[in-house]
Amino acid sequence: MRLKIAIQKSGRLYEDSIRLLKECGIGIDNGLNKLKAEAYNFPLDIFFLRDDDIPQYVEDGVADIGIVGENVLCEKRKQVEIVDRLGFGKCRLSIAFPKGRDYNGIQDLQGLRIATSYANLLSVFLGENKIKAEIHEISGSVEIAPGIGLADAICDLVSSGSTLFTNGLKEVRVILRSEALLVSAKNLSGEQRKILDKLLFRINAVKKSKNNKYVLLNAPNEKLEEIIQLIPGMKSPTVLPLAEPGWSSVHSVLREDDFWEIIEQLKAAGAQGILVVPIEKMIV
Ligand code: PRT
Ligand code: ZN
Repeated sequence: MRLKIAIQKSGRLYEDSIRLLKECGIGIDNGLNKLKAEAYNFPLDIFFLRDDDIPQYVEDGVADIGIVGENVLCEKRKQVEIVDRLGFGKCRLSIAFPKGRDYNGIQDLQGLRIATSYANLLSVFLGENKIKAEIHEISGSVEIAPGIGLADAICDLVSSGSTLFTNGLKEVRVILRSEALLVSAKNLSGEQRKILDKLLFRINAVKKSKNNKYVLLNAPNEKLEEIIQLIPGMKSPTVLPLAEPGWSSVHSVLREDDFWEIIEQLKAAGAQGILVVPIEKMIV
């Protein structure tokens, strides 16, 4: 039994999807035929597809699982299960106005022509907010619509904001925050579920390792207690005596989010020679 995963063939999610599989120790022989590849050390077959098609393929069970942007999944409204949030491909679906047009609140959308590739998501948002506006569905280059007189505003994906900026637009309202999701078909067999669980175990180890750093530092023994309180580690920190009397080496794990804050406190508490090392896998 093998599991079939659908990932984007090329585009913004391709690299990160492939990297995630590699970091999970899944080796892929990806020759020139980029339609399908087989992992040689894990029961997984990889299908390379357009992102827009992935929800449908997973719903139909042609693929068992898939990696797809939340934006696409929500827009397509397919019956699949969200198994995990992958933390890459982050962006937001936002409404943007031409720079010179005032926006004081959602009522300013009343009666506008809004161009988008996300007609379903936009229409739900407008409905929920009791706004009547005209949705112009277009499939690409949405950001040029106001400039050519096709629309008064747009609703499109934004990440850095530079596309909006270079087209004389400004983001006025976020309607969805999105990241890449791991989705699965609804009725996986027991055996398929087992393979998925194995994959999820590895994905979690990779995700945890990215959110944590390994810290090594030297501490005067009289400050050890204070320093250990700052870096509790997975169980408790490792403390080893240094060759120099009165000093110890402390090893521990730090959450990326707390990182700078805690490093400052460690220094203030007397820690020296602080090394911070990335963790490759983390299994707790
Ligand atoms: O060929 P295929 O249909 O598979 O790919 P695609 O061209 O439809 O999608 P692609 O590769 O552009 O994006 C795939 C997924 O990446 C999207 O569905 C999102 O989930 C995610 N993602 C993350 C983004 C962006 N960031 C993003 N910035 N998708 C698109 N953009 C575009 C946006 O549409 C706009 O044109 O980038 C531009 C804005 O970027 P900034 O940085 O200038 O704000
Ligand atoms: Zn697409």
